Amino acid sequence: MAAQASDRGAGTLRLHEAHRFPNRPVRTGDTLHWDILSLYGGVLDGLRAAGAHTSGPLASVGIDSWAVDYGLLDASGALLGNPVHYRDPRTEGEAAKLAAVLPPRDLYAATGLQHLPFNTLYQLTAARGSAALEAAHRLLLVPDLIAHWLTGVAGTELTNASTTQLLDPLTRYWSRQVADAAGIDLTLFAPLREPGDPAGELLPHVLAETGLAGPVPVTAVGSHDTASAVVAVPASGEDFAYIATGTWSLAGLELRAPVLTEESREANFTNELGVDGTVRYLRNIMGLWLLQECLRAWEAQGAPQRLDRLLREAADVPGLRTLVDAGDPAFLAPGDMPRRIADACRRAGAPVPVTPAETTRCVLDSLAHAHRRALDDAQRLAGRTVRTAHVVGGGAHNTLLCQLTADACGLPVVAGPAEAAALGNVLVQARTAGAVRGDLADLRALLRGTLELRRYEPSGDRAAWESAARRFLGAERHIPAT
Ligand code: LFR
Repeated sequence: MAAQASDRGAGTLRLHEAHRFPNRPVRTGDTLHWDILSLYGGVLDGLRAAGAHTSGPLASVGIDSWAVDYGLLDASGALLGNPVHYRDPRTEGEAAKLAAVLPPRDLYAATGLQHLPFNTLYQLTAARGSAALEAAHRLLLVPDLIAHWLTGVAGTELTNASTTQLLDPLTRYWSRQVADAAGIDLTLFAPLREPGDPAGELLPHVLAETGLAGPVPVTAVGSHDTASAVVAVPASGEDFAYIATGTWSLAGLELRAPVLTEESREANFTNELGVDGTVRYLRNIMGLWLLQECLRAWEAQGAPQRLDRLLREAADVPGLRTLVDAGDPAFLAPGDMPRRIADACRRAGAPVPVTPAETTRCVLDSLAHAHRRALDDAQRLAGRTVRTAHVVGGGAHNTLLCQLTADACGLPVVAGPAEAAALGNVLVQARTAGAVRGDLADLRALLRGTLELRRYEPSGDRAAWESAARRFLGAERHIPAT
């Protein structure tokens, strides 16, 4: 997305969506890829549209995307194949292999990262010996790759680097111990840069192609979309939790220092790095991916559903009839999600949802329950008390999910902004450009003064959530067997 911010002295901010483009993964052979050139083309179209919308020259450009995935470049700078999608199964079994040389507790102590089968670390051990990795001179995470094509400058932005499972959250630098154990050459990575750092200028051919007048600076932002989304959590004070909802739900706390205890590892909490020296202490939950994949399956089966109607019908389905574990890696890959949800219910001896509305209700109840589990665990493990849960990202529009989350968590939920990643991205750029000033609290105050937020009060019986979870999920395991 291309966006524009303006600080009008009185402290207002306007976000204008100049362009939006689809992101369609492509499978060739047995590998699932990102269509990176199509994404880059979408970025160029976005720049062109942003230029057409602005009277003067663009003050800055910033790039964020999902985490962990990367492109490899050869010595001439040519891209060595399309980046592989983190949902590709190539990393299966990699964690177990690495555990034989680097025990999981040492890996956690060194990186503070939750176990996710697709972390860059495992993608790189899976790729060992491949022609592309052998020929690689440079590894650039997806937003850094786009920024490199725009500017010619290669860098590794810190918040996204922290999702590789190769970075030490205490030193905020690479972990040689982990890289050596995994046989990964750290010189593949370009120099680290912090959100807010200058990251070059648009190249002349980019200016020509987009019709922009130069110079246009590029600014490093929280290039991990979740890092940018957390910047735009419109909280005041420190006693808040956030749930960044979209394809994933990322539920947790903003901390000043990582929690690297064994208990934290067993609860599979991650210490990703945030903007301004913060730590994003959170757990990954499958998120609205579960519903997106159901919609895709129903359409493929010739029974397309309209989301707004489906959500209205789901609100009328009796709640908590059945739950699935929204952290289960069995839901990671694409493909027939309604069947996989039904199978999970059957395995748990729970009533199997039949209609799309029942399946949708099962998904939303399960997400709300997983949000509650994550926020309860995060508070216990970090020794913090939360009084408000902020739901940001696309799920902020989902009134049923927001209400169920308030009910399950027993906390007021403040929903919005839905475009949190874009806003957090723009605010960090705006600060570097001198258009806004201050720390995260100031940026959030600016947001609160600008956004329309919706508040959901908890209702219902909190104990009912606990008893449904005991009935259907038993003891959830947060770290899958490696
Ligand atoms: C959300 C996100 C998550 C990350 C997942 C995979 O878009 O960036 O934070 O765990 O995608 O990269």
